[in-house]
Amino acid sequence: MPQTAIKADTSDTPEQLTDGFHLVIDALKLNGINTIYGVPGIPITDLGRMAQAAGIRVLSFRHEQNAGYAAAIAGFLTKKPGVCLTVSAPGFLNGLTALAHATTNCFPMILMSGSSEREIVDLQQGDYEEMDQLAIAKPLCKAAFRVLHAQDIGIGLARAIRAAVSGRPGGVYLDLPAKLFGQVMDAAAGQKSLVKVIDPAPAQIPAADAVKRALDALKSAKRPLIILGKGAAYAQADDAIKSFVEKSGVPFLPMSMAKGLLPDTHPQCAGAARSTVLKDSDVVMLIGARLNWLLSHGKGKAWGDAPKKFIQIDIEPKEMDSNVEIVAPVVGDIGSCVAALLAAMGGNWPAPPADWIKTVTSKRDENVAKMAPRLMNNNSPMDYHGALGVLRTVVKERPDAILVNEGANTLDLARGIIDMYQPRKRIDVGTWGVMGIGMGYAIGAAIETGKPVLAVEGDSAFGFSGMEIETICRYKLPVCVVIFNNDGIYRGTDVNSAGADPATTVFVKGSRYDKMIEAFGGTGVNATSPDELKRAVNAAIDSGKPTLINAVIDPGAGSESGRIGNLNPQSALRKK
Ligand SMILES: Cc1ncc(C[n+]2csc(CCOP(=O)(O)OP(=O)(O)O)c2C)c(N)n1
Ligand SMILES: [Mg+2]
Repeated sequence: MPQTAIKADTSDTPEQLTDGFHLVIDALKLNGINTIYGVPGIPITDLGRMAQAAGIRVLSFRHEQNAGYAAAIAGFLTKKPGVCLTVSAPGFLNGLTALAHATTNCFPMILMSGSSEREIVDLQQGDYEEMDQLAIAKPLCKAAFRVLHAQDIGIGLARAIRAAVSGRPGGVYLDLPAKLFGQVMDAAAGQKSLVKVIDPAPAQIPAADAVKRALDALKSAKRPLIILGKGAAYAQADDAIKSFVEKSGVPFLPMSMAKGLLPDTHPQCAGAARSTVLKDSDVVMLIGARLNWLLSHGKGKAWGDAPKKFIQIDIEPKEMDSNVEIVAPVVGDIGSCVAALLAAMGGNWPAPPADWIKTVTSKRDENVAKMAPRLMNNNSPMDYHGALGVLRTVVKERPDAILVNEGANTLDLARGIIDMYQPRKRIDVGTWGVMGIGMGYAIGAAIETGKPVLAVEGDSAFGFSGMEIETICRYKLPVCVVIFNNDGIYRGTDVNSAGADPATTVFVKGSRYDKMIEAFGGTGVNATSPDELKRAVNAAIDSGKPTLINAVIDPGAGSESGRIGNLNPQSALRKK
């Protein structure tokens, strides 16, 4: 139903009118966008109210950054742009980090922000929350648009949706000046001005010769490897990807958010033999994974001395040769590319050389066996392995739960230890290794999927979005937050030898984060052993009630920067 209003009647025939508020809402609904994540205030408070009244789910957060992260992950999980709604200048800036994050991670998202009066902003006359938001957003997102007239709202939103989801997805900024909302126009004309976007992310079919070149390269390999990235998870081409990997017989390595596309326990999974496969493989096929820092740029020590050939499947042609030569670029959307590869493989694809499979499998089994006893300890205070050992079992028993994960040691160790069994169930810090996605992701995932969410959070990581536990309680979301509380960043044991202030990486010792959620009516638990932790997490997920578990971790257990300490610059002058 279009949202219309009847103007106070001065003539005999009342004119049906609509306005900017209603057109924005109608345009969203017309395009199947039924959820908005945001923070209210001038000039968008009424927009949120009216959207809620019109049946859109409007989730009000405590900080725009978290609303933005919720929208970003909604985009990843659904392939529809997640929408974040913010107020002018400061609210917009708070949301902007998430928009840049969405762009970097290739998640479709639209940041819709109210803004102040153009005439005053452009003359820099000091308007309320004055800022040239469009100019500031532009370099940080995939596209940025401003709508000045009510009759352009339909086109403006259509452009934003297309820009967000077509090609390589990303973040889009849509600037909505305050004056726009109150602009009135004829309701029928308004309705006609709306655009339902047809085929917003058209299939991009790869060229047949590119597909053949890729398969020839893969077939020629003595030690082939497939790397699955989060682009492959985003594509929702799960069956095709599984069939392709299985038909090829090639060992696969899932990047963090691609875990579960095929189960981590799959016989071809090389996750536990990562360093071996990177070093010793001779042909590497990347599917929706980029050769950025997370893969050591495809060169250097991690990749060993053996010559490598890279095959890359990606929707973005500019991705090819970004770090090293790509001998077989396949450009297209992942679903179409994998379908084409499968079709062109034929019925008798040769299995990879048996000695390579044996090398990978025995390395993997050896590493898994080495880890196993460490995961079974019941130490108190806990170490990471004891705590993660029980969470690994919880996820195994509840494979459809969504795992949110951030921190340093808490992230790196959980990624390695917790096996995933289904696609798009692990969501984490992504390309930037950013702290702060935790509660936004948890809320977005709970809303979009209706599944239980388990958020495994470093105590520092949690602090970036911790206030949103009120939001989780307010909306009664099935979220269980487990805080790995080691009293600080990386470790809780640093000492400042030069003065009375605490060291820069430590927090209040023995903090009880579980008490925080009790302030909002949620369940708080202090867990000091793996047994207690397991009981508490199972009870939380069974209850479906907001729960925060303070998992007491040995403050000395972590290491500097987790697994990426090598990225820290070193001072030659520093006194030891
Ligand atoms: C936005 C942002 N700010 C700062 C950092 C730097 N940083 C990386 S990990 C981390 C916190 C690590 O501590 P914690 O979450 O407690 O995990 P732990 O290693 O202690 O398990 C910080 C602050 C970052 N990655 N992102
Ligand atoms: Mg910590």
